[in-house]
Amino acid sequence: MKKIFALALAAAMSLSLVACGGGGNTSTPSTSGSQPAGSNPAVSTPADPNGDGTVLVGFAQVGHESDWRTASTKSAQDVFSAANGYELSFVDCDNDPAKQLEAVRSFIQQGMDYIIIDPIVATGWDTVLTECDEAGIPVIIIDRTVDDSDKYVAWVGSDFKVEGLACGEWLKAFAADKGIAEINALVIEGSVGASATIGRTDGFKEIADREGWTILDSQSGDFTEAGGQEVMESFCQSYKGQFNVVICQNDNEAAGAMTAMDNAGITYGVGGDVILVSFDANKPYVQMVCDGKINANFECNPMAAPTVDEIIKTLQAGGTPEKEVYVSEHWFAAEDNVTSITVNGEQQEVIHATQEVVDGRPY
Ligand code: GYE
Repeated sequence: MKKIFALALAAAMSLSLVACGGGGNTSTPSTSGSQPAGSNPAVSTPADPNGDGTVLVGFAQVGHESDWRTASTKSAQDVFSAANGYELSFVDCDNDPAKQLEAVRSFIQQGMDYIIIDPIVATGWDTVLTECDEAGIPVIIIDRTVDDSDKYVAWVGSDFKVEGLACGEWLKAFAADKGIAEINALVIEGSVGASATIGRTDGFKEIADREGWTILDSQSGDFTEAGGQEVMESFCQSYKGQFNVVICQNDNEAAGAMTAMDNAGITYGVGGDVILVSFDANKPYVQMVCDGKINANFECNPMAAPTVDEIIKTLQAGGTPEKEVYVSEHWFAAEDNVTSITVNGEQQEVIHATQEVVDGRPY
């Protein structure tokens, strides 16, 4: 059974009438199973309660490509600390799938108690996960998914397709409210082969196809600011005057796209020529939503580590954790004209990004 794990934010909890650029909104925030604002929830009991040695955890992290990634790494380092009974071996795999396989194999050789993987790409995993299994080391996958093997004990992360669908449903409602009849979109995708890219691309495309929108082009910016800028520069040359929507699959790409559009004299955001949308909703970028530079931002929650800690404690106690745990996420918009959307038949709130909402964001 899928379990919604609420790591909700006080930002989403606070009712606010204070807008950044004037105007107000009284959108009702999500209230599902929230925890207090702040970084990681306190880790209550040590992972190694009997004191017979620390728990060795190897974490094969994707890389350091984005603000989201920095928050994910910090969350893991905070939770898997010596004070919490852990010894963490952290490997930054620099967005290189071969390096990531190598890191996992070195964790096996080092005799880790648990291996955590954030898979750079979704496929190519069965052999190495079988090796972990044969070595008796439980693997916990976080964030992105492994799509060609089930040899892991648990996965904690986001539903990326839902994020893409939410983006499409918001755009539909926003355009209808503004009387925008035609959508001509450019998409800056994330890294090729990453489940985050695949889900966000498929989700948005599903709505675009249903609504008869035009996706003029869709190219990878590799989840980086430099990549986003480069792709947007070429889009500006090829499609100048033809597009009215730019979808960036993460915040850093959005930063790069903004630079490229500034240089090309194209305006974006509230009152601009182009509707600019982003994913991740890191605090500085929710601020940009509040400031009207980004029209909407779809959160991806990087705080998987506290849930992984709980999973490890369950395993240590001989229990069986849930196989899939979804973190909760929120949708933020610069204006208050769309207050909710329906995604997969479920009504979801769109939070007006007021300054108070921004100030309550933990990452
Ligand atoms: O959106 C992006 C990061 O895997 C969900 O990876 C993650 C993505 C995130 O680099 O900023």
